[in-house]
Amino acid sequence: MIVPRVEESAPGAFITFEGGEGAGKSTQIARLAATLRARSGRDVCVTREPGGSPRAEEIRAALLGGVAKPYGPFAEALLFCAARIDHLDRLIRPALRRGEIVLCDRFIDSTRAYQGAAGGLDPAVVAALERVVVGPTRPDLTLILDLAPEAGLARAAGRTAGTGQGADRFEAESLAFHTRLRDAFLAIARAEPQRCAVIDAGRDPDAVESAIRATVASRLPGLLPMTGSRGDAA
Ligand code: T5A
Repeated sequence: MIVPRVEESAPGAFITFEGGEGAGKSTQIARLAATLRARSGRDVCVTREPGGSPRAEEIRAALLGGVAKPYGPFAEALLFCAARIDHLDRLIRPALRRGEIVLCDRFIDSTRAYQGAAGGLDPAVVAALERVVVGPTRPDLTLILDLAPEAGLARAAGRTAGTGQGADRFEAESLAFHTRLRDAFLAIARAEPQRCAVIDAGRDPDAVESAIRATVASRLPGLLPMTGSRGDAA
């Protein structure tokens, strides 16, 4: 039997950002965190997956370096899960219990999309891993930043241009892989409309930020009061 490790009624709020490569998640998490810090009166914890705790960051380095790739998507999924267990126990669940707003760059939907839909791992295996690793600690809101994969990969490449860094383990996958990813994230949003919202990430950063604020204000009004004539948060 699985014992829940965080109370269903934990007073914090858990928001995850998902999407393909270079969709703008880091950019928008930083902006939303600043807004929430200024306007919600709550502490805001910004974190990411894989990573977010010292041990999980070690696993991140191995995963993005491609160390687990030869072992296939199941082994990679297990490593993402190992990182997630530590991240949940050390950072996410304690922050939620303290009443903080947790903003996480990628979470369960990335495993579903990357190792599952695009990588070929059986969805039943992905669901079983989710059940034992995540248990009841589900996001209150998931913002899926949707962008054509060609545009996202170009943005990601532009960010590392001139740094001597090449594409990482997943950026280096084929365009067909990235197209399957986009379709997978959109399918997740269709399957769980109460938890997920799709944000058009092809616009300029200010327009994307505005859409995210409006979504947070309407889905989680306790965090960001809704004001303004266009339904946007002030
Ligand atoms: N993964 C992860 C799995 O396979 N399974 C899992 O279970 C999990 C949790 C993580 C990798 O691990 C995989 C998925 C990933 O491949 P990562 O380095 O964290 O690796 O990669 P990403 O999450 O994809 O993050 P990126 O940093 O590549 O992209 P972001 O955060 O979406 O984008 P951001 O904000 O850094 O922006 C990229 C560039 O675009 C510009 C920015 O200035 C930046 O230069 N930009 C814009 N340009 C134009 N218009 C906009 N609106 C822009 N917004 C940002």
